[in-house]
Amino acid sequence: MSALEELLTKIQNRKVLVAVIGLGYVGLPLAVEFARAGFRVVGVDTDPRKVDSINRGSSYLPDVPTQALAPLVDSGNLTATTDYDVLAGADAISICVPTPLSKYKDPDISYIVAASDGIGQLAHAGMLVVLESTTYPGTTEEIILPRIAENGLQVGRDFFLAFSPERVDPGNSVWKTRNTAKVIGGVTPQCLRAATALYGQAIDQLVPVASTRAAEMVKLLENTFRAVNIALVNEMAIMCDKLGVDIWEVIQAAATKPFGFMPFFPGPGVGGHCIPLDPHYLSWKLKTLNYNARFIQLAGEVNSHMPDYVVGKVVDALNEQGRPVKGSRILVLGAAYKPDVDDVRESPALDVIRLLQARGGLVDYHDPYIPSLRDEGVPLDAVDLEVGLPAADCVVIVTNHAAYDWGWIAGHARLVVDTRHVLRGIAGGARVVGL
Ligand code: SAJ
Repeated sequence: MSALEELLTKIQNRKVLVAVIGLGYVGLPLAVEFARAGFRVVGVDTDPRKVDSINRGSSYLPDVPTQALAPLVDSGNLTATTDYDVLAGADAISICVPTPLSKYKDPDISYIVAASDGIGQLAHAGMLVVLESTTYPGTTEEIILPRIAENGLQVGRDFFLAFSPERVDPGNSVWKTRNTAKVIGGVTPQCLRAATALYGQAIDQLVPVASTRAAEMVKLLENTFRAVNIALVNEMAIMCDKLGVDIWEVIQAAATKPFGFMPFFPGPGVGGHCIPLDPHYLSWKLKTLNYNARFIQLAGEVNSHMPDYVVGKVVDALNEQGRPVKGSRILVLGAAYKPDVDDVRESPALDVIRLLQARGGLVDYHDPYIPSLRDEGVPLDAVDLEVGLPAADCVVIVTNHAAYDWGWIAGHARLVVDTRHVLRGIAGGARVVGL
């Protein structure tokens, strides 16, 4: 029996030990789905707090309720460890580690390299490895493949290697790991067969593609599409402002077109761990091939200009009232990168705060999910809204959390720069300035 046939049989009989490396917002939900599908799953993470929490059956992610996790841990289907040596006994490994950017906006694949080195030392015949982390086309075959093949194992015969981009949208209550279509590309047809056999047991819909590079590119197209279209609508907002046209009315009217249009909305900038970063993985790779990805570069410029644009609106709004920014009390509402999450990674709110402080503004912030910004290098703790808002000379709405009572805000603020168009049509005494 070939190594592939053996693996396929073990998958069919649920005799496969699945390892998931990286137990964050991607890896933990994936580990849970494999465990729910009847596999024994071991999660591997460098953070002992995550490992301990899982082994206590307690979830640290809003997207994975403890009542969903605990039974899988109690039954022994799901365990966690910081010890990479468990990979020696794994038949399948999914790599779900971070892929940040360096401070020079170059890809930082150090986590992928570390995981690949760990796997390379423990690889054995019959093993399936699937990379899920967002990365530039070529990573799977240039970084992971040689580290496993150096053991004398042949890809597609002795071990199987694929790429399957994560499509987790934190906080999305409709689209979860199980019911979101999953793209998969293998190094060889046998690799694709092994990967789809395993993932098909835990994910409702698979989308096989011709290669790992195609699968790596699918993810980058998805997120570059968003970054470029958000930049387009941000620039449209700036142009409408100069023309004296209401961008929000224009978008709303354009969105009535039943085909060929998809609305995006202007804002104070683009945050998160995906949209501001992923496209730069692609532009970096193309630079090594002497091609300049102009849309990605321009989108990055336009989106990263938005915090300055918002601060310009604050300066003008205070100026209208004969107030300099310097010495004015300014309250930033919302620090998270998008509504109803507690994540401040790359959040434009941090830029808005820093830019206002640099102009001498006395800046406070409020966010129901984020008690302090000190870990982000901003020496501020969230203020009490009932105290901070009425005392502010200007309020800047940066993140439109659903928890906010916009009627109360409009009724108790004097001046508001509303970057999210949430106060339109809401009665209140505040003077409201939009983007
Ligand atoms: N943003 C705008 N205008 C828009 C849309 C977003 O300014 O019209 C801003 C948001 O405020 C945020 C940033 O862009 O700061 C990113 O927003 P996002 O809605 O793209 O949210 P993310 O970063 O959580 O993106 C994730 C991505 N999911 C994955 O990578 C698996 C993305 O592909 C999803 O499309 C997105 O969720 C989603 O649709 O919610």
